[in-house]
Amino acid sequence: MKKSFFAVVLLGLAFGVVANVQTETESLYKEHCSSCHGVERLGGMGPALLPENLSRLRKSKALSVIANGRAATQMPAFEAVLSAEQIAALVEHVYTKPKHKPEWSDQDIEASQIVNFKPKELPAKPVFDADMMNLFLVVELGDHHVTLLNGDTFEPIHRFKSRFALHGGPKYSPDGRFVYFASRDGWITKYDIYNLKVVAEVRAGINTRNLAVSSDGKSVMVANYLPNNLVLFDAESLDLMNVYPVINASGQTSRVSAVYNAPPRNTFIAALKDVKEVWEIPYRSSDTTLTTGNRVAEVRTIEVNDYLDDFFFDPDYKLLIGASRDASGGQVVDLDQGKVTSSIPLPGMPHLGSGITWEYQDKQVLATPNLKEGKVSVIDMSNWEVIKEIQTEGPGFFMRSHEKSPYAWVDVFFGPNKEAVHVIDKSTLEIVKTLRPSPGKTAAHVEFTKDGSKVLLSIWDMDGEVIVYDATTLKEEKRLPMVKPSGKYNVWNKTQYERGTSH
Ligand code: DHE
Repeated sequence: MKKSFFAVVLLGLAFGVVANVQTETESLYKEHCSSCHGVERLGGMGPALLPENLSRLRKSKALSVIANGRAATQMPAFEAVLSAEQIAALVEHVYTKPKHKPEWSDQDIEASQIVNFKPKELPAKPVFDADMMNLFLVVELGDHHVTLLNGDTFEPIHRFKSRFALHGGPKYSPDGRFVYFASRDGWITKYDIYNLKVVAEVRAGINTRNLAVSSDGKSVMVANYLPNNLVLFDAESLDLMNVYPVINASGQTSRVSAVYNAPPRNTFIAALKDVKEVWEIPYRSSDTTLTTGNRVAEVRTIEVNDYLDDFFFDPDYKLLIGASRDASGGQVVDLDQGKVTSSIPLPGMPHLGSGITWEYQDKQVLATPNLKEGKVSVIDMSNWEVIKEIQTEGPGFFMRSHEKSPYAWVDVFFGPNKEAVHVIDKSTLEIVKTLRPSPGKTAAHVEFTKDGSKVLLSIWDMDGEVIVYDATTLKEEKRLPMVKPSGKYNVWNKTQYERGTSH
């Protein structure tokens, strides 16, 4: 009797200790991690921290990420703030299954839909006067707003509140009237530029990557990390059209790295993060009813040699050039042949998503910044040999040019020289100028005007600016105050799939 009484007390104490450690770790998580990764670990500015999302990250590596930060992300180092035991406890915490399985069903998607205006309810005539093809949208990350900018006068036309933490490029309808935004927490917003109004919104997932709009302007495909799926919407109403669970033949599910529209192919192409496959999905008309049966039947899968965290396409959309963040090289996937046909020697962490192409000495070249090393790799696309590695003052994130510009611009996003932006002569592959427009503040991401005559650069600061340069003389012309402006998106360059910009 006595023995069993003590056993119960000991067990109770042990549970108490475990519960205490758990509560301590939960408070640590709340204090240091939740503002970026979400209170429930479902993601926010940072990715979701759940066992299924961490399948490619060993626990030893997770320890080092928390201690030392993570290259190419906003993840800071916690070594000076947390003890080794606290870091280890946090690692265990994020690899523990959550109390409630995160789910976002078809019904959740449909219930989230907000329709402010029915299709065709708003007039098809702009309520302001400007060249509608030379407008810019500037995403202001600092206070979650978007500014619509006149691309001739550089006067702001309108500023409106966005969803929390927009990420990736907003995508325009082919005529440039509507734009679709995706937020990291899954909200898709359709905005009518002519009428300066939000038309409709829908929450596609819990943790979203990006979206793509079909060339016929009829559908929008959304790539998610959580749930592991692709979600298709009718572009007019944001009505749900289909959900494609991302799963391979062996039953392994995967996050989607990103999805893009491939105009000449009339398909959407997605690369996967946890399964070595590329998915190609043909456009689908909105009158096809949603089926709950085998939804992946219409997907063409292409096996690849490695995961694809980062990728882009050649101008004809015949080739996909991609790389895994941990690999020592990239791979070239021939989309017609449906297989990997070449490899590219690209050490470090090439940021192929920011890759651009141009003609150099009668050759087509691709140039990509590197998220780990201060260099831009220039590659001959006929034989995939590296022609030149241009040394920069630190790892870069975004690279840009324009068909009509002799220059390509690349930022120095990370490290002590983050205030610098390099201008590269596309015909000599030499840096011709390094700009330092706001000492001490990150200068990053440029976008050209429709005719390529001006360049807009962001100063990523709460007290930030968009700076306008003459694209030929490289002289500064104007500064527009903005709240941590990140990406800028020109209607013409985006809708025409201009080679020097992201798609
Ligand atoms: Fe991005 C685009 C992935 C971190 C700002 N980023 C993209 C795209 C992908 C991507 C796949 C292309 C989507 C599109 O346009 O359709 N980004 C990733 C990452 O995997 C990474 C490294 C880690 C993560 O947190 O997800 C990452 N990105 C960041 C940032 O930390 C940045 C600098 C600040 C932020 O907003 O979170 C950032 N990413 C951007 C921007 C674009 C982008 C501004 C659009 C660029 C463009 O001109 O099209």
